[in-house]
Amino acid sequence: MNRVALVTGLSGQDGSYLAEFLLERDYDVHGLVPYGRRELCDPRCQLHYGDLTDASRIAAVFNDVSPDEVYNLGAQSHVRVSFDLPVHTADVTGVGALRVLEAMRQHRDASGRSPRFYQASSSEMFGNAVSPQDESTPFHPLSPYACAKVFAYWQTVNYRDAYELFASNGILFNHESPRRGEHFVTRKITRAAARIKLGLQDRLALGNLEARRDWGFAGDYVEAMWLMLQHDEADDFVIATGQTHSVRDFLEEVFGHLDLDYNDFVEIDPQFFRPIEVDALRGNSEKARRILGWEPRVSFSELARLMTEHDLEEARAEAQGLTSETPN
Ligand code: G4F
Repeated sequence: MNRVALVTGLSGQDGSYLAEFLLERDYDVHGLVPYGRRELCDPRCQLHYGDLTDASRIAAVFNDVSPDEVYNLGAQSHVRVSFDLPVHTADVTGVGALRVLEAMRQHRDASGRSPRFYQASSSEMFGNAVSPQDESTPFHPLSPYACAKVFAYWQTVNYRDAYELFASNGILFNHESPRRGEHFVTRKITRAAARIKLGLQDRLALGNLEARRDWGFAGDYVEAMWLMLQHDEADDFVIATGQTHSVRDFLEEVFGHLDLDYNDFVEIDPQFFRPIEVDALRGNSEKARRILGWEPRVSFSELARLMTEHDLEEARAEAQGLTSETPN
């Protein structure tokens, strides 16, 4: 019989890559998806409308699906937006994870087993801790989003310790792809650069160009999620490339690939700064390499190139009138 996975946040970047990864391994994939959000959902998945604020709906979906593995990827995941929507972010991103854990605790299959649980924890939890950050680095969250993620992280550990559930945290550093939302900085840059190249846009407004992030490819990172749930024991793992680059480096890489100078197009707009910033993230995923055998495959330059090439295709379609995009 096929294994059954339930993925919250199936319609997001990570959910879509994870769904493909699981479908290739003959899983039946179910998604908990807010009503109307099916853009990135693979048609082979079975969708269940609902969201992380609704405990009774989550319990009902558990009963319908009886999953073997649960991946909690759903969240209000934009850090700057979390300063505008702190309570909503705490409810969805923090308490939402607890609602899923509680459904897990109460759900048993015919042989009395609970599903295995993956929590999408975040490198934002480290704040400005000295890098490289690993599993032993203390958390110091610097946004409502990061505070909510720390809450969800510790609930996951607590459910593992208190109820002996198989519940693991993947502490993922930034991971990007052509499916990344347009309001995250990498995709905002690749879309704008491609549109500028084709004369569809002439300016790009950004915030802090000196922030440094450890950027990997989302397609590589979903494999790590799965590996965590195949391991003998539940545990917590940092997933990162070990390399750090500034937003400015990413601009240089992308505009350079298009034979453009970003200085001619980029302007700084205070609205994109945050009340407090995480200055530099760089992860050490040696534990995941050693225990799970996980390695990132796509380099920073390859990532920038593949996202730029994808957005160039989209901009060409737009220029030919096949789509109508508005710049963000
Ligand atoms: O792309 P970002 O919005 O990602 P951020 O804040 O690092 O968070 C992402 O990664 C986390 C993992 O560490 C996830 F947990 C989280 O859900 C999300 O996926 O911003 C990256 C950097 C920041 O320092 C930001 O200040 O880019 C800087 N930046 C500069 N100008 C900008 C902009 N960010 C955005 N979104 N838009 C700008 O115009």
